[in-house]
Amino acid sequence: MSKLKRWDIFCKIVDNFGDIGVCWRLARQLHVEHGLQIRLFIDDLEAAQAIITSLNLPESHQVCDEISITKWDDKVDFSHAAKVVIETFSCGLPPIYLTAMARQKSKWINLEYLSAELWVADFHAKPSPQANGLIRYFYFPGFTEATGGLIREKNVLENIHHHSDFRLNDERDLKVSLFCYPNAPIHDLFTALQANSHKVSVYVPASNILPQIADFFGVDSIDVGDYFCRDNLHVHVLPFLSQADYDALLSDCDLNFVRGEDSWVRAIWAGKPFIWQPYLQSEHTHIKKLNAFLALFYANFSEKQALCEAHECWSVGHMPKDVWQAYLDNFKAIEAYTYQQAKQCANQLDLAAKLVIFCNKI
Ligand code: TRH
Repeated sequence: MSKLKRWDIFCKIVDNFGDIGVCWRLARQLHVEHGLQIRLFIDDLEAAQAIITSLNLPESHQVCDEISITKWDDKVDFSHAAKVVIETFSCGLPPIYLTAMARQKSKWINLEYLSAELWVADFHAKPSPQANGLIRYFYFPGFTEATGGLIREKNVLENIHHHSDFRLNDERDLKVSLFCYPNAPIHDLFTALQANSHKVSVYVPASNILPQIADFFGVDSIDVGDYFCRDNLHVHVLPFLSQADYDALLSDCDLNFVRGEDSWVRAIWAGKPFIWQPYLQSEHTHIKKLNAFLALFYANFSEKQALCEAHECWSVGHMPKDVWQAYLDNFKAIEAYTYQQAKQCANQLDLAAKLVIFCNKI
């Protein structure tokens, strides 16, 4: 257990669910597995409610799942700082709080976005001395021992269904979950799937891709609970699930389309084949990130060509039928490799454990 029991985490929700998704998982794990008292400051409670479903919006201060949550606005009394402060994704910290941190000699960690790029290992854990005497450390999650690790709760591969009652039918169809950005070639994918040689069931938690799905099926709009079928393609529109149910969905499916940061990592812990769509960035940075991940994660996979092509096509917005077919033709090999690789990643120390060790050391 950490010697430094009180930690504060600061979260600014920039876009989508990744920022709060990561912060919430980390806060919970630091509390449950490391016995830390966590205060989580969130700038946008309304957006956070998608992930922390028990949040009561009118309350500016509340406790959810034993995590103390405060709405981060001008009214907060920031005169007391925690021993360890996690600034997430360079969200910045309030000036009064920085003064309190300097008094308290707080340890200051800036948690960065996940990337498999090789430079991450060189930049991970580097100190940046600040004018007020504090040292800000850059903490980079990652896939190798030389990085900050991946968020992974204890026994995650075995325990997914312990935290959720979510179950899919056990029919012998190909089960696919779909969570992606609206620019993904959903139309191409569905066209290929409808011509699949046997039944494919696609499970779509409600997100900003519903208009694309409505468009494919020629309807004006679609709602949670809707079901569509065309030839061998069966599409089920689910509600936006809790994180535990979403993890269970990934584990129940044979193939998962994931995006951003947190669902990407969860797809690994589901141990099933997945296609990752990185968050769109300028100057094709996201494609560099994609290629770095493919090179690292599938380094020892001899049949990776079809998998890499499918990833690239998915991210650039065009999925030709033959690329998809080649992916399916390699499915068994992809399945076996992904499972082994997930198990190997799970042998490394996880991000929360590494963070606690790091903070005790600095
Ligand atoms: O929502 P995202 O696109 O978030 C992104 C990324 O994190 C990106 O790196 C960041 O720069 C950008 O936000 C600002 O994708 P991500 O990271 O997968 O987060 C989705 C979260 O939502 C994750 O915690 C899983 C959760 N989720 C559910 O809880 N229920 C659901 O039904 C679904 C589909 C997702």
